[in-house]
Amino acid sequence: RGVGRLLSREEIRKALIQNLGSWTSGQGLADSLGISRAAVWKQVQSLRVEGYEIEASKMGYRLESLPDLLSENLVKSGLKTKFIGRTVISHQSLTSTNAEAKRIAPSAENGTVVVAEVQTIGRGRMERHWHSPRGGIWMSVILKPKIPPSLAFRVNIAASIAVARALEGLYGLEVGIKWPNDLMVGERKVCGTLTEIGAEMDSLEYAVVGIGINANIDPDLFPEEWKATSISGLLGREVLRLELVQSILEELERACEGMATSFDQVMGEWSDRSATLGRKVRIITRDGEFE
Ligand code: BT5
Repeated sequence: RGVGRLLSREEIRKALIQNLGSWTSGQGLADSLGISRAAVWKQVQSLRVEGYEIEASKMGYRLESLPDLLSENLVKSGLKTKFIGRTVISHQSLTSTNAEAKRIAPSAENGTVVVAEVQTIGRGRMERHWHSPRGGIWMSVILKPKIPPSLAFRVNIAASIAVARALEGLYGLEVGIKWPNDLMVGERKVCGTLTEIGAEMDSLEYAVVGIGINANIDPDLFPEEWKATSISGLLGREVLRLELVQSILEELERACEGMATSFDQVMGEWSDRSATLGRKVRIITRDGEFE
């Protein structure tokens, strides 16, 4: 019975999304699903709890607008990719999408996406903490390109380029890349990427590319010394995260195209966007600092 309930909720969700902005008859839903009108009502209630704004009247049910949820259905609907995002795994909360993606990576399909509304133990590089409150985009993509482990850095470069293109295309933001993995608008960081790999001696088993974007987050939440900001802080309005996620996945697939062969075009774009090439920098590593 539990499974039946979930199935009918998915059917109702699909129908309401298909008829976005217009009415769907409650009786019609009940008839086509072979359940009572009261059961339809119950499922509508649980969709509301998920965040869907659904009107009810004598004419039936009406979804006003797509909610900005990174759910499996919404991320997949209208996504123009061949393999990235064919499987989307969406959680309300995870310790870290990278940790979860790595856990499932060995048996996961190439292009699987893991997203969470919140991360409780988001990870930066070198065991640093990544602050991941509600309103951001915290996701990881499992990729299985046929490349040697020595070329795995290309995955991270492809991800940076994908996010930069998406932010420019959708919002006209000028995005610079600060080596190795910070995406900057002006002097402030809006996104960080973290790529982790599983490999044999000479072949890459998988790469998990983690992308963290401060989308709709009050920039005052970040300590000043992080030099961080958010998309909503820069634009003065909230953005539709769903649209941004889809655009990133589409750009990522494009940027991955030549991964195993000629990666020159993406590399070229990366150096054009580099905020550090040609500048004096101080590099701080585990083994010391140098300029
Ligand atoms: C990064 O680390 O920039 C990589 C961040 C990757 C996060 C994604 S989210 C999805 C996936 N799942 C994960 O668990 N991780 C990935 P790093 O360059 O080490 O920067 C970390 C430092 O940035 C911290 O030590 C803070 O100083 C600062 N910081 C923490 N949270 C931040 C945020 N939300 N925005 C900007 N800066 C932040």
